[in-house]
Amino acid sequence: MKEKYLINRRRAIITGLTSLGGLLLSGCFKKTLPPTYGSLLRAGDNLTYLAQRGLLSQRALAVEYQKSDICSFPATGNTNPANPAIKASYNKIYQELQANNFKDWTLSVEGSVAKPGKYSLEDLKKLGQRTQITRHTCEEGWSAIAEWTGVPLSLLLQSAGILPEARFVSFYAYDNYSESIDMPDALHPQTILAYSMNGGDLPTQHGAPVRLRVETQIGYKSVKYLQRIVVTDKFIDPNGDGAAGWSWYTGI
Ligand SMILES: Nc1nc2c(c(=O)[nH]1)N[C@H]1C(S)=C(S)[C@@H](COP(=O)(O)O)O[C@H]1N2
Ligand SMILES: [Mo]
Repeated sequence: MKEKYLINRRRAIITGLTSLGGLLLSGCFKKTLPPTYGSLLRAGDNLTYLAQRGLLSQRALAVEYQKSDICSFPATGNTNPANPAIKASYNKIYQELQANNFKDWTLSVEGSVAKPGKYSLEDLKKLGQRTQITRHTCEEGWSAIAEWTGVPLSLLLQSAGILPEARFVSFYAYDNYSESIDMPDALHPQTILAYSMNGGDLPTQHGAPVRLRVETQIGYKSVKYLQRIVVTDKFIDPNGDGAAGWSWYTGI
């Protein structure tokens, strides 16, 4: 019984690998390949991408925790784009929005959507919400658990009328930070635009008023201080070709 299970399992894995090879050879995976493979340094990226997208369920959920697991959460990277003393992240428009408690804040949705437009915090809240307690893992080697509430990105994209050719989504922040993700991650049920952390408003240092949470990726994909999202039919790495030295795809 056990042996039969093992053999079936092995066969399943081998079949999986073979069909992945087939996809690679026939080139039908091409459309979803992030075209960073010109750079040798990024070859590993593509292997991870193909392995995860080819072998794993794209709907698999990241682990969710209990309230008792919530722990202290460091703020890293830029922590207040309204502070003129921090020149690299300072943004005058953000400073004005913050001074007015983000009442005039809107998120611009652009690109491959039928109805591009601007969404206020109220507009986003009307679309629906999801709360999740998840672990954030930073590339610098720390992780922490918090509760996040926000609107699933899939609902926003649906509301904006996502076009069939849409394949990637880029996120631009007020501190000049930017990132992009592919459509399976964008439509993942735990990918949310969070306006609340641990039951309160999203604190400044964690990305007020709205940040992205991509629970299937390393922490740097979870863009804080959202300003604009752009749906694209082509691959775009808004950071340039790995300028930050981080892989484009870091599925966890
Ligand atoms: N706009 C913006 N988003 C960002 C960053 C940043 O500097 N600016 N840092 C990233 C990194 S590397 C991490 S680990 C997390 C940190 O989020 P936290 O400050 O809430 O811990 O945000 C990510 N998103
Ligand atoms: Mo990070």
